[in-house]
Amino acid sequence: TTTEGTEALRTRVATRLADARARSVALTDAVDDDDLVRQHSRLMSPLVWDLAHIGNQEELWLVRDVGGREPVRCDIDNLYDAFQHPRADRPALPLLDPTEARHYVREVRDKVLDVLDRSPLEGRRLEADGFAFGMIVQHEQQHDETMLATHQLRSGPPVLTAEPPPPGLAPAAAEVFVPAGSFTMGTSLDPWALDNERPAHEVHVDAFHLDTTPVTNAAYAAFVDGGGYDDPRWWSDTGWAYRQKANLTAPRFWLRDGAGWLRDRFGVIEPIPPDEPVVHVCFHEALAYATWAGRRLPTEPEWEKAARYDPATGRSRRFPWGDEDPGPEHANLGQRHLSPAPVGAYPAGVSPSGVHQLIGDVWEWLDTGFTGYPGFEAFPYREYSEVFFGGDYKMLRGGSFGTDPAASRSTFRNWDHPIRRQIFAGFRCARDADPGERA
Ligand code: AVJ
Ligand code: FE
Repeated sequence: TTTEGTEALRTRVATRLADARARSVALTDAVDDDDLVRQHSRLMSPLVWDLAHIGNQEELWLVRDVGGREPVRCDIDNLYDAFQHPRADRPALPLLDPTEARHYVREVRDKVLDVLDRSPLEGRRLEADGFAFGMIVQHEQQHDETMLATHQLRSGPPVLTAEPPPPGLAPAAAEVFVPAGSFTMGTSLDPWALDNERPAHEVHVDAFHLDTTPVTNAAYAAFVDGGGYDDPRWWSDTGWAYRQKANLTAPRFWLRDGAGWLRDRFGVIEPIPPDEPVVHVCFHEALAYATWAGRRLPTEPEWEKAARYDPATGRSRRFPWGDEDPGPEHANLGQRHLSPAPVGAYPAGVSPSGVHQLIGDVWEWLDTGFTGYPGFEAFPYREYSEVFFGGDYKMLRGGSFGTDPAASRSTFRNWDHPIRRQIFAGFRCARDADPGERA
């Protein structure tokens, strides 16, 4: 934004706010009011909670904080504070009904557009105010992905439609070699980067091999059909205990069909495309597959180095393909398609190391817990990231077909419990360099 003029920034923020709202409206207008207030899974909020929560965060940070205006509704803050009420308890709260929630988010948005119009967006407050708008755009888009996951859990006839993903041709090489060396991880410059992505810092990464693509349904089916879910040798102790307790037998939303499998994708029962990245596996399943395959999961620094480091310049890029924002040719993002795309579908999005589909398609589980980078400072509130540090979480990187470009970049860090399967998560495998390859 140092080079972006104030009016260009204003227009960009307004466009991104409108994009996010169009998606929230599409996801909530797709179902009737009964469906909006229903809890489709104890793991998720009713869609109407997400909608009003989006409006409430927007009110807190943009109307009250940036705008310094009077509250729109100060009586509902507690209902929409995610820390006050676990998801399972939210349907029992005296929530705004669908009509009230729609009215509320419109009223907040009208005020926010007025705040945006009048904000100088320059000088002393540019950084803080510009970030607050970016944070709220990303917040709405993150909840739009969460709402898409709720749609996947919803039963009943399908209500969402989208173009099928483009075809792909699997890359010739199954893995790439990334030599040892340090690279710049995280960012201090990206104006919309969240606190946990900051600051930029140097990290040494030992030489390793990384899969050029995420693990496909076909590859994963070989693990399933080869008895992988019945053999504790492949599973960690906690993974096996969870596999037993939850009676896992295949990825979530796979359905037995004779000797084979079908999948339920947003209510459509269909054959499983063999060449698409597997999705809806938890961390424990990803790790068991990797162990079965004689490999391991990548670490978070390995993933980010493969996605950003350009050996020709020694610089870290914003995205695998360069610094420019994602276009439809680069990555499967933004709910343009309602599934991952086949491997090799985005040759224009390949990283300098030769790795495909690091951004989009499926979030990738990594064998790293959630901590702050050296020099981390909580901003603008501890509850965004810091309170989760050191908890029972594994990192996820790259975004999925359900993630908007506004909430996607190679520094973006996501995290979840290692048992979570309703998110759009898959993985790829890595392995250590052979002794002769370690420099
Ligand atoms: C970063 C995706 C884990 O959805 O819980 C939304 C994002 N934070 N509202 C989540 C978030 C507050 C967060 N994740
Ligand atoms: Fe939220």
